[in-house]
Order: sequence, then structure tokens, then C-alpha cells
Amino acid sequence: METIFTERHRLRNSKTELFGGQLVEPFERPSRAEYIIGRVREVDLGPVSEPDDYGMDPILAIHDADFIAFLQGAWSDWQSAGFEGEAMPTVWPARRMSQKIPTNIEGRLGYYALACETTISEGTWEAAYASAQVALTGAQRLNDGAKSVFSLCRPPGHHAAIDMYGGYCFVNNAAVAAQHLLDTGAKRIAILDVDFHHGNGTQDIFDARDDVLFISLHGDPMDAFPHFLGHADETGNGNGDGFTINYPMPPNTDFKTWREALQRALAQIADYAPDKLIISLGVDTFESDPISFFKLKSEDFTTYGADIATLNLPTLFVMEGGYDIAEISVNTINVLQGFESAS
Ligand code: SP5
Ligand code: ZN
Repeated sequence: METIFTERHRLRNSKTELFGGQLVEPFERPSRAEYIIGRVREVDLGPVSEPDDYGMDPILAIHDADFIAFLQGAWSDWQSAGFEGEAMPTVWPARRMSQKIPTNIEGRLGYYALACETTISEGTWEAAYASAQVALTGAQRLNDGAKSVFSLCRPPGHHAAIDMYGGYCFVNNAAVAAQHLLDTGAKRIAILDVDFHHGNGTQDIFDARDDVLFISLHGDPMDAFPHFLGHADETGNGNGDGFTINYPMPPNTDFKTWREALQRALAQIADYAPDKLIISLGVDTFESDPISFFKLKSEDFTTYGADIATLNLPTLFVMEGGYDIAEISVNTINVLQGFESAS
């Protein structure tokens, strides 16, 4: 399997995350991608290629232009305001308040943020842009005939919505890739999100559409981030009614239960008969993940990679979360090798 990767991910290197009331080193850090690309090379998964540059249009096909302009300017606006730390919001347009977009950077951060743990730092936009290009290049490889591709995206994307960032995500890489496939001939795309966290951004983007089936397996939002989307009764709206499917699961869910949800999801994808499949691949379902509460073991990742291969669809794996840095590389590559061994 070919891997798409760029060192430009290192441009996302924020120093602070708000966690447990303290500023800590971010869980989403450059070493994550270095561990994973190291394992790709160690097991000789396949060639590693640089992304091509598809420009801004595919990003603007998913995200609002004012939101993207905000991301592009946020760091310099924050610096111009004279702040010393990294950019984070402290105030939001909460219930019954005005939804007008402020001119001031503190107001703008609150308007566009869905969470404040994720600070914006120098280079964040440049890395997010490069990460989207990694996803786009992987998608195009499927168009060019590849059976499967691994887009080693960093920063991740699935929490980024039409006009919101947070949860370590800025641009929704999987959504950008899906739209590219639709714009280049596909009629139906399925996105299966196996990250521990609900893919609220992807759900938001395709909520009212029937050309993308979105299915997510995740920690119940009653107990887990992002807390405000991902319930089982969210099934899509308008034309999209029935094309969003959520499998929230409780703390300590083990692989047996998780795999039953996966099997149901795979059957639903088969019924939908998509042209291509995108996996939002987060490995924070691992039993030792520092911020999550599922109990998957390393060998389970191999098993479910093989399960996904039974769909026999052209498949793009887009990297999302996974934070136990010693193990994420093994678990990620286990999914890809499990898939390949069953293909
Ligand atoms: C892409 C992705 O996986 N983003 C996840 C962002 C989660 N950020 C908030 C984490 C809050 C975790 N609270 C955990 C308590 C652990 N005891
Ligand atoms: Zn996650």
C-alpha cells in the first residue's frame, strides 16, 4: 500500500493544550506522525510519496471562505493583539446570544472554535493545508486505479466542521477527499469513522446530503468529547435523512462489542454500494490511549483491517487520532496490513 506523507506536518507544533485545567504539551504532537511513518518504513508497507498541490479550491468546496480566511490570519492577528501565549478562545456565542462574527481576534476565535483545548500557533494553517493535500493526493490515487492508499494526515481533520475548528482539527481532510472523489466522477462515497471520538465535523458537512454515507463508531458523547454530537438518534436531515449513522458506545467497550457495531456498519456500507470508501482512521480506541476509554488490543486492529477489506472497495485510509505514542504506529499499521492481507 502506498503512503502519502509530508514533513510539513511539523509546522503544526503548538506548545500548549488546555487539559484538566492546566496547559500541557499537546497530545496531538509531531512525534505521532514520525512514529507512524517510521513503522511504515520498518515493515516496508510500500512506497512513501509526497503530496501534490491541489490548491485552495478543494478546501473551499467544503469549508466557508470566511472560516478559512480566519484560520489563515489567526496567528498573526493574535500576535498583533500583543498576546504572549498561543491563540485560544475564552468566550463563545452561547445560547440566545448574537451570532454576528466579531472583528476582534478574541471574538473571532470564540465564534469559530467548537472547543478551546486546541491552540492556534505559528505554522498551524500551513500544516493544515498540507494535511488536506495529503488526503487529496490519496483520493486521486484511487481515481488512478489504486486499490488502497494511506494518507498519513497530520493535523487530523474529522472534528473540523463547515465553519468550526477544534479537537486538534482545522480542515476536514476526509471530507475534502470525499468531495474530490465526487467531483471527479464518483456518485456515492461512504466515510467510515473508526476514531474513538465522534466525527462531528464530517457529520456536519454531509448532514443534508445523500451522496455521502457517514457512519461513526465512537465513545458515547454523554461521556466523551466532542460531547455535543454523535447520538444514535442523529440520522441526517433533508435529502441526507438516513445517510448519517452513529454507533455511540459506553466506557470500557471491548473489541467484541465494537466489532459487532463494525459488522453492522459494514453491512450498511455494502447496501449503499459506494464507488469508494474512506476510513477516518483513528487508533485512539486502543486500551492504553491516554484520553479515551475503549479497550481494543493491538491484534484487534489487524482483525478489523481485514474485516474492512471484505467490502472489496477502493479504500482511502485518512489518519485521524491516536495518542499513546509508543503504540499508535503498531496499531495503525496493523489495520493497513490486516486490510492488505485480506484483499
Ligand atoms: C482527532 C481527535 O482524536 N481529537 C480528539 C480531541 C480530544 N480533545 C479533548 C480531550 C478531552 C479529554 N478528556 C479526557 C479525560 C481522560 N480521563
Ligand atoms: Zn479521536
